[in-house]
Amino acid sequence: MTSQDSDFDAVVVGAGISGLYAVYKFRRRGMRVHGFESAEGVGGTWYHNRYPGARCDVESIDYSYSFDEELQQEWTWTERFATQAEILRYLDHVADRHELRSAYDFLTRVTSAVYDEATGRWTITTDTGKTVTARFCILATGVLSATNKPDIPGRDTFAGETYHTGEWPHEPVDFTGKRVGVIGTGSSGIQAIPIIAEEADRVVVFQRSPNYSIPAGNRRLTDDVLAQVKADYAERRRLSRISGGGTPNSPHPKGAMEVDEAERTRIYDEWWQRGGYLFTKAFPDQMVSKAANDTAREYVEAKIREMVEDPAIADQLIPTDHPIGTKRIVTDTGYFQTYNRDNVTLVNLRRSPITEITGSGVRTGEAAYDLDILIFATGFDAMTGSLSRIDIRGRAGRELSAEWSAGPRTYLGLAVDGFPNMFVISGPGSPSVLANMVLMAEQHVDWIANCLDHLDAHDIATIEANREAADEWVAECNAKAAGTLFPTANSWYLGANIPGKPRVFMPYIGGFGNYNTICAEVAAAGYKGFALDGRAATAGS
Ligand code: NA7
Repeated sequence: MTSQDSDFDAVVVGAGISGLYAVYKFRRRGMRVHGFESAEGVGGTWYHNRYPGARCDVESIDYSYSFDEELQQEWTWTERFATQAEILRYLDHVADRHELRSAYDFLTRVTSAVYDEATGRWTITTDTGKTVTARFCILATGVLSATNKPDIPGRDTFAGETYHTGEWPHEPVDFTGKRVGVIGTGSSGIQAIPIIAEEADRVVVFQRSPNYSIPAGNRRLTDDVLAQVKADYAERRRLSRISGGGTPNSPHPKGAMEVDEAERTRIYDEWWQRGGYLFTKAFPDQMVSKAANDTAREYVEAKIREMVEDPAIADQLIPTDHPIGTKRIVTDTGYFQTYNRDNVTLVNLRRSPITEITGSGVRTGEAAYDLDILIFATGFDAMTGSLSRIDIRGRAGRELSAEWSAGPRTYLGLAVDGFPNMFVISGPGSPSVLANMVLMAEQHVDWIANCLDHLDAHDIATIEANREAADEWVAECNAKAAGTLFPTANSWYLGANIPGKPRVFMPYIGGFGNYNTICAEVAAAGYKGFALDGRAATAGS
């Protein structure tokens, strides 16, 4: 190996949506880029989450790259909400189209990234023994990629097949004639359960917390619809970039409590028809006013009662522990109706928790359930999990996981003080998981690329967030969250699903459009809040 092969301008960790775009963009800047990806192929989240029914809850026409106009015009999404398989096909296509695979070592997990102050370079080490150095370290490691497999007594003793939805095998799992247990009723469980129920002999759903879920209203996209979207794509993307969530959807101009009941119901009917988690956005006050939220909650609860035949089961499927939308509303296909089937049993873990997993199944305080297949739909160590699993060290050997022991601290969700020339894509402190992840990734990568242009133009070697700027940003993120109902739920946004994880509301909740404006202002002010070559930035530096 020559030194050219082991020293790069940038290392990109991850070949998901953001890593692929980072490689594309940096190469276009003439940079020598190397990527590492633990999986065998590209796709990130969409590579791993192959469970039955896996779909994106953002419309396919929005959940796609905007940087390549020809791609945008040529690619044909077949459904309003794309399946995992279709999204993976798309990302494979993008990787081929722009020859991105050649930048990567696949089946290679980054184990550490260490900054050397003397040389100003990062040393990246992997589980295959390969070590490279680079001026910039780009962490595109994903926000929902470190799986959470709860430490239930006897977890590894089950003699049947076990799967985690986020690490699903490539070969389809055959459920025919099988007794299947599913632990978890978040997006993954709720998407998978109806499909498994059609095939399996029996499905036992172990539900700890019920979730709000709204039918997707999925449909095939006709040629006419696609032609219209494509003719208007530029405007659609413009509206998305100034919107709260990165899609061209904006709420009713008035609050839920400012309109009369008939108007309110009419608007909820309209958003119910649109389908899915978008329902959170019907009225602008829905996520800040408990009274407004209650109107949305009551509307959805009535719908759940219409869909579930047994009122006693409906009662158990209706959340009582959080305002609607404070945990991401699930976008489903036939979920609640699944409980009308004879072969589906709901086990309410609030009444009787799981006491152990045994060789033959799952035992609660009340009963034992014999199973052939056990599925963990138990989610992820979100936003920070994929970073904390890498040994990341900045100036003076400072460890990122120690720096974040009380919760993640970033400036703009992009940079961390003490970690020069390191950028996180869609990190904690950015709107990422509350926005359209594709446009989010493009925004971050474009911002970084512009920043690197600035460094080059001014002969600056390093950029690093200031401690005060990070402190202020963390305070701003907390203040924004505190002004909403979001922190009242035990959600993964807060790290509440992982025992021992600090409770900090991790995403920036001030809106994607506002966030874009803030990032642009920071850049326009000469990278305000950053130190350039160790000096605080001054406008025009
Ligand atoms: P989620 O949304 O984190 O859901 C995980 C589910 O697993 C949830 O119902 C949890 O119940 C349940 N869970 C977790 N640990 C346990 C234990 N120990 N016992 C019983 N049940 C448990 O993950 P998903 O994969 O469904 O979705 C993640 C995101 O992907 C989603 O929000 C979309 O943005 C896409 P809990 O609610 O914690 O009581």
